[in-house]
Amino acid sequence: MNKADRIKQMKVPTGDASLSDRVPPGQMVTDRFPILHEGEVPEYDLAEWSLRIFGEVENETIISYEDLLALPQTQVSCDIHCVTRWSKLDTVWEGVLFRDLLKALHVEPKGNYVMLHAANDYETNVPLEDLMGDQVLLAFKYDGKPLTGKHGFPLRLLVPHLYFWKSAKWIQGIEFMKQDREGFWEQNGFHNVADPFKEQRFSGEFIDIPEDEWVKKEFD
Ligand SMILES: Nc1nc2c(c(=O)[nH]1)N[C@H]1C(S)=C(S)[C@@H](COP(=O)(O)O)O[C@H]1N2
Ligand SMILES: [Mo]
Repeated sequence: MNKADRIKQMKVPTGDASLSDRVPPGQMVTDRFPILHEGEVPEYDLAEWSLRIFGEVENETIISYEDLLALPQTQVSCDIHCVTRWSKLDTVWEGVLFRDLLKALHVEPKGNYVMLHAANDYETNVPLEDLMGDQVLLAFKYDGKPLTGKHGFPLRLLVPHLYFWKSAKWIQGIEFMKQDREGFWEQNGFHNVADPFKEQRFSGEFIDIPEDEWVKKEFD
């Protein structure tokens, strides 16, 4: 049996049957908060920071951190799932709902696809529809405290219903597109859609992810 088939047959690794509908296939629950990203943690001067909204929209715009904080804020409790097999339950975030940002800035998308642009040229693509839900945040707080640098300060995306690589840390730009385009991981063999409950980890060829990959990474 190859590794992909073996992983697909793994039992949901939790003793608590009531959680089995919350833990996607092939995931392990952790209480840690692993830290995963490409490149160095960027540093920002909040006075200089801005978020750019551009591409196929009516009203391209740029918003400062101060103006972002003045928008209506929402708290979201959710489970998060990383493609390297860790899931963390009941995480709590605060920020501005993606749809509230569009509304407040009178941004009218003319395309149904979005590219999130982050530090170090990290990009990830998400259909607009997936971003309009009531758990999709531009988050600036985790667990009641400001985001730490390693987890995305000053602003990250939170798209809890997709694998966590779609939740770009250090976001700087939101680009609307008429046609879908692949982001960084999507170009590197990961699934374009990334629904953890459908186990959409990879596109095409199977890529080896050691089962304990994330365990050796930094966490807090
Ligand atoms: N800018 C940026 N955002 C990113 C990444 C990255 O490399 N760069 N990695 C993604 C991946 S693979 C995961 S699992 C989560 C990890 O977030 P955390 O370090 O807060 O757990 O961030 C996502 N967002
Ligand atoms: Mo990840």
